[in-house]
Amino acid sequence: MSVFPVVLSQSKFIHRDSVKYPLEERALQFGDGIYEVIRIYNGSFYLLDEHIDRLYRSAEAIKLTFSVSKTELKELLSELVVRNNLTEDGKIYMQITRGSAPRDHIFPKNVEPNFYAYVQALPRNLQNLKNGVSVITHPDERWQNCYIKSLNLLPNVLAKQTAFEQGCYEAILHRDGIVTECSSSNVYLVKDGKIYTHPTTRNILHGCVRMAIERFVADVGIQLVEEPFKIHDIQEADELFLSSSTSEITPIIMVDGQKIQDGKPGEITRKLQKAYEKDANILENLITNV
Ligand code: DCS
Repeated sequence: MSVFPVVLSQSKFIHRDSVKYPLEERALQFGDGIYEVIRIYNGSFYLLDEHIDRLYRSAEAIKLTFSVSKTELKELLSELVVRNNLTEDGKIYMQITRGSAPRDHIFPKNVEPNFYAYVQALPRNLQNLKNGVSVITHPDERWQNCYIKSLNLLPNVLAKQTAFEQGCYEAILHRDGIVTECSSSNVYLVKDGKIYTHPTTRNILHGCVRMAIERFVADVGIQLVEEPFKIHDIQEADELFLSSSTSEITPIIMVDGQKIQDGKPGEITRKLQKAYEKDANILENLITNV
């Protein structure tokens, strides 16, 4: 999906072709920055406050001082959507880096962070949402601070590429057999009517869609248990699903070539997908009518 023409750069609205960064930029050279991906339905943000709060938590965690306030930032992002006349489903990508400075591991002094945001159209992936996806399992080779949404994504990229090369959508990551999350989504296992997922320790990203799920599980009458599960629990699972801003709540129907139950999305996953559509004010209710 192409980037819409108006982008936000250092709090200014400019044309996407005018964005230029020097060679010595902290994110380009060190991955020294943070980011967010925010979902848009019919031109409106979904879970905006959750994303903005997490962005500032990430900034604090990497000791990055960003002088734009949360309120100002939300106004700028809303204006970005309006200026691009985005009225359909889409997403915003935004990142903040420690800035441009001569290459040195030590933080540069008196350097402004580099900040940009852009908008893209993103139709819902109805095929995946309805039919589910296949995934692989893969060792979690990341660092110990995965709660920070940092730009250092090489282990995530390599795990996802391995999944892709095997015709799969995602990689379920595990540390010594304990499932943490996926390369770019959170993962959940359903067993005997309960949903299990890794607690929000430093080893996983606390997903904004997960925060929404935590809110609406009670309405659906299901218990969410924040206990990790193991790789070898997967084949005994009743259901498995993943969540992220771009994937919403996607059923997982096959892991490492083995079907989960009958290889069809489960009932609890469907209930959560319906709750998601309601929570996000999605008008079409396409899952509801499956
Ligand atoms: N875990 C990881 C490692 C992620 O990268 C993401 C989001 C999530 C979980 C789910 O978080 P949200 O529910 O807040 O989206 N990854 C974003 C990304 O890099 N592209 O799309 C979403």
